[in-house]
Amino acid sequence: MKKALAVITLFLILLETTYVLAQSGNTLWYNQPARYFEESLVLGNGKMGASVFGGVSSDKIYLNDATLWSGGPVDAYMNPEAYKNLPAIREALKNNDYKLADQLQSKLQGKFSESYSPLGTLFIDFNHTADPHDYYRELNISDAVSKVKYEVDGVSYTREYFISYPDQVMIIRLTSSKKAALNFSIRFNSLLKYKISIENSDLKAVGYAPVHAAPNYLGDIPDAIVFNEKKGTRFTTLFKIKNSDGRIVTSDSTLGVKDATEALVYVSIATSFNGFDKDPATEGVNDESLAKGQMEKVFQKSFQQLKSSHLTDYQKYFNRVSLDLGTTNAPDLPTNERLKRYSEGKEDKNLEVLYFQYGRYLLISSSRTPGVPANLQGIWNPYIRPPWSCNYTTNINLEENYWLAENTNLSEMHRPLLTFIKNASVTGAVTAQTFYGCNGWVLCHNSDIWAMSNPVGNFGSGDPSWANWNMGGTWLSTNLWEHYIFTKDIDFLKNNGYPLLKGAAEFCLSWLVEDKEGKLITSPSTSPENKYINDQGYHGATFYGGTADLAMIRECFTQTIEASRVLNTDKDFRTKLENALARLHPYKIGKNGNLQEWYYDWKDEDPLHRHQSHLFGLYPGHSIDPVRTPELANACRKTLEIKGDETTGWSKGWRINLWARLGDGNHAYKMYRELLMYVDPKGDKLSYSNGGGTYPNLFDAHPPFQIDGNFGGSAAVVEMLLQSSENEIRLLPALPDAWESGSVKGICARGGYEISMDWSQKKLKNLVILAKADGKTTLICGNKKKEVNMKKGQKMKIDWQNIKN
Ligand code: FUC
Repeated sequence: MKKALAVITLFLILLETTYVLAQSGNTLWYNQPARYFEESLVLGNGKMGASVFGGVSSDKIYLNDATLWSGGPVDAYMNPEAYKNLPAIREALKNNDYKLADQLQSKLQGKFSESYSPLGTLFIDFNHTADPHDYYRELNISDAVSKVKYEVDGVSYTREYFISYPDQVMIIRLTSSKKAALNFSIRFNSLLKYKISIENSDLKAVGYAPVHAAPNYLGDIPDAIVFNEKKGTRFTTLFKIKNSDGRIVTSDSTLGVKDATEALVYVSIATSFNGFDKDPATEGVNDESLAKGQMEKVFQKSFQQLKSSHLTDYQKYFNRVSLDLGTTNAPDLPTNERLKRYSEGKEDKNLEVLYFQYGRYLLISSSRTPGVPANLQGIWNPYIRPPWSCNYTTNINLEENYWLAENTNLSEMHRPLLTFIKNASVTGAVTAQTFYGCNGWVLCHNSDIWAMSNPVGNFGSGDPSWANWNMGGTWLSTNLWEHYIFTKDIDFLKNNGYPLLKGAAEFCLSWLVEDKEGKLITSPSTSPENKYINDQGYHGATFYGGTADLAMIRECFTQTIEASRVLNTDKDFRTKLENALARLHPYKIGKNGNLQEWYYDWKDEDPLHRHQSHLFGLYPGHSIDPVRTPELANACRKTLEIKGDETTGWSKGWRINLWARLGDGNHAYKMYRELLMYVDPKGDKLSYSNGGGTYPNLFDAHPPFQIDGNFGGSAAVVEMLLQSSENEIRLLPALPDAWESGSVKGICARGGYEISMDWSQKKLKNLVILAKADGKTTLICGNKKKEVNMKKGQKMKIDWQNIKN
């Protein structure tokens, strides 16, 4: 007996000092309900979104639908003669009158974008009288299911939640361990206009979004939110309960269950959104019959049927990629505690994996609706005037959302953005003509579900440093080529990608003007969202020949040329682009060794500014790299050093990728760790400050929550492990020391390849390459190279250790 006690004591001591269980790489868990949105666990099927708080006496679930926005189709002709102001701006710039140029930019502005609307909140009220014990809630991202478990009065209660893509509904399964102990009632409310009714044991909410919701940064202005009963997007939300036993009870506005042991709540949502160019009130989809149709189809199905088709669908995407960075002896803590511990500098490899995979989870959950890419908060938003309208900001945020789409093997999730680009090219052709007198199509600083493309600023009140930037379409056009080069889908390139790329290039061709040396520049230009101090000491935004503009144009032209070659089309146009490309004003290195942001070597108003658009050519572009353009790459490094590492969430996400492209894995890793710095959810969500990081539910904190940092961070993990161009794949190009051994499965490379590999002591060991198309590429790792020539569908195993230098 004594001996046994001694063994047990020894075991307990050991348990205290070494952690037997490593922390999970695919589960977020907590021992208390969420108090803040940034603690809730989010679910989504790429259209419907839910943020689950998991409360005990009352559960709160924010509901969203990706297609529920304020406003309606844009009148692209809102400022039809704006372009007539261009000559005066160019003249002011020629005369070095930068102040006047800044002022005149106000004439090249239009409306603000509309806002993403919150659909409403579902409450599930319980009649527990005693305090709960053993509370647990989790989100398992390998099956996209969230669970809640607790005990009250000796009865164990469980809830399970998921949102199915194949069945287009949310399912909540509730159980009690004791027979007939389950009692709950559901209700719904919304910040929008809505009516509640009970119809055939369905709780029904029908309503509509505002016709206008002004950006929250405009503050308390008159008519910030305007509802009009005859206008705006309609929505229907239906709740239905299936009970195993007990009985269904209803009131005027609630639906519940009494004395049951198990019950399923089905939630079906639909909106009248019918495309970016259709009035959602007069030409909309019949949301009510859509929501009813969805409900009827699923109500007959059992929980197991629904769950199994949900899992098959979700895991088809999620399981394509796995990452193993080795295990850390870390205590099995709730995710918020775990994040805090990691922020103190402790190791947790599986948290690094979890954050990476969580980005993939969020993209699968938020980006599956054609023409409706993931917005600033993915699809999860409770505010009627959300931060930055929760719209599409195209000077970084929208693009960063998709950096992980191709390289983490989620190409299908890229499609909503690609179809959005097509929509934007329609309004953008009008904007190109009316604001700039140019051909092709253009998209400026912001957009929304209506594919708005004009410069914002409410016809003159926007600061030109952001309102007048007009390279959003140019930047987005590069996604088209990226999609092709990762998938080698030639039909896509021919029918969708190339025509849009061409239109973007046409705009740039007609937008470029000659500088004094006969080089091609943009004028006016701005550099998101930084300001210069010029030789006269003037702090301004408007100038000419911005490095960022030219880097984006360089990328767009290079890709359009390449696409026209692949398709063997438009030879004359290609020649024009080649000539223009050769004449672009080149990159310049400033006196501090930095890459010059401005045409002249001026000072930055804020040298630590979060934006670094002039480094576009290093990442996400391809015109700068340490091998082919070492001086420029060094200048980018210097710029990053000057800026330092302290910045917002999305900006950290971008910088990690930039450091990875510089081949500096340790710096990239340092910043990855900083991206995962715990941020307290108590802060004021609607005021923005520096110091990005991660909230308890692993949402990226700008702060406030923006999803771009999550996506940029996940993309950067791959960028550390693999970088590629059309004909080269660099393996482990920026492997941090902290990841000296590991393996990855299923990440993607340009040229149409899927790569799995493992490494130890920072040396690549085995590699499996799968070709999605016929083609050749060169695999490079350190100073070893191997050329492979593969057929579509071919898989090749390579023992890299036996490859000769
Ligand atoms: C740009 C950024 C801000 C923020 C907003 C959504 O304006 O400069 O930091 O991310 O987009």
